Amino acid sequence: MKTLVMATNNAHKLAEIREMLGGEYEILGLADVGCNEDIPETAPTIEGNAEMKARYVLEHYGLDCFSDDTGLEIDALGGEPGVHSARYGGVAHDSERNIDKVLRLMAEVPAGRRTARFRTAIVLLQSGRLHRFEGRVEGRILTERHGTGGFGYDSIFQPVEGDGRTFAQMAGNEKNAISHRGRAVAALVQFIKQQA
Ligand code: ITT
Repeated sequence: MKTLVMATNNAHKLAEIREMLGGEYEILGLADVGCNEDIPETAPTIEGNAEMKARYVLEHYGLDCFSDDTGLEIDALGGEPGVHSARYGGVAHDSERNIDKVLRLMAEVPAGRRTARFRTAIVLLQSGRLHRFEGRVEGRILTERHGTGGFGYDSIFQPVEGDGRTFAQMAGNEKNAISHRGRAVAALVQFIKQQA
């Protein structure tokens, strides 16, 4: 079986991709290849960060690899938090602080101007070639949290394609069907399956 590394230690992301590609590929996470370093993510765009992580794995471990990076782009904040989404509130991966900061900055923004989108970039380095994939979902930023599911900014993001619920009020499979990452991963999987 062919092997592909996903440049993450996020167990949820690994389980999701194994479910979609498990029959055809052995999917390894960073820990599985002995990578315990914090791979630098210092590019100015999510595309750049995804590429940085994938190149790091190829250079250090010599294995085909793909990597994803996601940003929440809020129009009233000039596209922020964007590439800074994980640490917008000042502490890496502290979602509550991240959300507090967004709600504070948007306190005066009227309903009609609260548009936003999640965007996921995936970079695949396979057999020496680079391939890019993207997924996005449009929505609105609410004025307070709704729901307890999901993670990150889910409780304040209401997708336009839904029925008014936030991502945090949806079941995982409902969210994945329309989400940024779900769409980007679907594009990656379709590409990989075509080659198999
Ligand atoms: P890695 O370990 O794989 O790097 P991460 O959590 O650091 O995962 P992501 O690129 O997936 O990095 O996401 C960056 C941030 O964007 C993340 O910390 C969340 O705050 C937010 N985010 C990403 N996907 C999201 C989603 O589906 N719903 C809500 N927030 C999300």
